[in-house]
Amino acid sequence: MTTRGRVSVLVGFLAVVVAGQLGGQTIHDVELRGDLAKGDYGFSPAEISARRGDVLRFRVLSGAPHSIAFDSTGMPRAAKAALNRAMPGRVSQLRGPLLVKEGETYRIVIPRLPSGSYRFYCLTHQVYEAAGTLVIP
Ligand SMILES: [Cu+2]
Repeated sequence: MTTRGRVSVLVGFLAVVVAGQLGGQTIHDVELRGDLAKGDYGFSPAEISARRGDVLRFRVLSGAPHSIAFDSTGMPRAAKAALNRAMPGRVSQLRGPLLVKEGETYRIVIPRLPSGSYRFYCLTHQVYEAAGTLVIP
């Protein structure tokens, strides 16, 4: 094979790799908002449909501190284990770290999970029913 041939094979290979990463992974931005005066705390959007390998990118808009926790009620054991592994800096089972600053982000790469709905909530604002749902189709 000529040098030019090898280069074009390499370029083709890299193009496939890059396209695979960009095409296969969707980033879902979810804002955490809070307004003490209005008693309004929540996630926007509150429902996210996503697939394995996608990224949930939570971002503190206002009303910190917030933290993301998944509701383990009825969750299969394997799903719990997978989610625990996928949550960086956990403080306990299915509970992420405290996000204290505006603009702070928390990323979860969605692991292999059975199809279904996974409820998550803000640990610090449960009383305001700040919650959302991750739907795995
Ligand atoms: Cu909160």
